[in-house]
Amino acid sequence: MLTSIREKVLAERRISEEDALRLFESDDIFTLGALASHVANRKNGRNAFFIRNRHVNPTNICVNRCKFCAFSRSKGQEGSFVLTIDDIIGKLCGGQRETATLQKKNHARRALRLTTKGFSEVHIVGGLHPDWPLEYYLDMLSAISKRFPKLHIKAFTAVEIDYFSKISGRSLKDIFRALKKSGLGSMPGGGAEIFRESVRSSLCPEKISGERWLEVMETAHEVGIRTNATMLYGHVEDLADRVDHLSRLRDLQDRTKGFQAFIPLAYHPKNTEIEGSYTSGIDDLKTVAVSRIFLDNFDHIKAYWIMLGEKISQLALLFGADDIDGTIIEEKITHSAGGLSGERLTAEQLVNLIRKAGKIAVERDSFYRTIRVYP
Ligand code: V47
Ligand code: SF4
Repeated sequence: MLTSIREKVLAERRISEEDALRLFESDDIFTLGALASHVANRKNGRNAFFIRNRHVNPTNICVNRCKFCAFSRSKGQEGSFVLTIDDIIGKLCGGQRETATLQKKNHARRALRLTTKGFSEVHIVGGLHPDWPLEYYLDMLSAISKRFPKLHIKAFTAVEIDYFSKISGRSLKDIFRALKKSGLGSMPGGGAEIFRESVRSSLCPEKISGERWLEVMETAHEVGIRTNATMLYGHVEDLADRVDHLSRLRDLQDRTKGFQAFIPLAYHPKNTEIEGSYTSGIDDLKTVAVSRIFLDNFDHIKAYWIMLGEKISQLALLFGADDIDGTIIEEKITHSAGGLSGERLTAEQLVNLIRKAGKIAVERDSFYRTIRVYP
């Protein structure tokens, strides 16, 4: 049944939106997996990447309050939190209770350890705080890059960038230049959800439109900032909405080539306003596989183990994924919504997961340059 699509994929021809829909609707999971694996092998050989990283969320206070988000709170609401810049530096120093009151000498020693045995990337995303000015975010980046000059800062979704532009009255390009100057290295892919307005208006009516998300990313790429892209699936969308989402990403990537990785995010329904169940393992694997085949201009597909769980993300490496993210250390967004995985894995555990899938574990930096191969 999938013969014509198979022929296209093997001949390195682009599949259409109709083809992608057929793949999603097919029950032939093994053919799908084999095809996606073929594409992944063509792009990355047997390599599967991971990174030593750490997530930090500066605040969960958010003016948007998306209906699928169990992480956010309103200002003053029970459970809301804000981190000071010292708190963030303290987390990067290693101890959650540690603050920047540590002696300077101590910091220097820890900073050194961070660039050797610690993590190479910090991933920073948070809510849209009603009171923080753009300067707060710039100061945050400057303080981190001053303290840890070798640490890569991957920060702020397109939604946050749009908000910075609104609160400061500055253009996107201007914002990006200022963030880069303060130490921004690249951007994560969050906030994309599902682009189609009919879905977006019921999921997150306050959030920027899909078109605006794409515009922010296009501008980031224009000024030389590489980004990721995501898709939140398994809530109220249908398969055609997913294909439309993937298609808009593929179109933008044709123009800019600025996306590094695509990450399908499995919806977690607990404590949210959108009822539903966890995604199934089959749906997770299909979504990874169809993304790998359809997004022929993306180098990397990430199976985010925090949302997929260790076992499904390991299987996803045989269904087209070539990256399982990293050590993470602390994760709040998925865990607020009923995340079932742990919050951290060691590099050794990640290597083990990859090896047992028959892949070569490659520790990467934020631009997918090899740091170490685990043969
Ligand atoms: O933007 C929010 C999503 C995203 C839920 O770029 C939810 O490398 C599932 O974007 N169930 C944040 N998902 C996470 C993210 C990400 C994660 C890892 C790596 C990268 C990367 C990006 O999580 C949000 C939103 O789309 N999200 N609530 C939920 N209930
Ligand atoms: Fe705010 Fe992001 Fe949560 Fe939406 S998903 S409520 S923008 S933190």
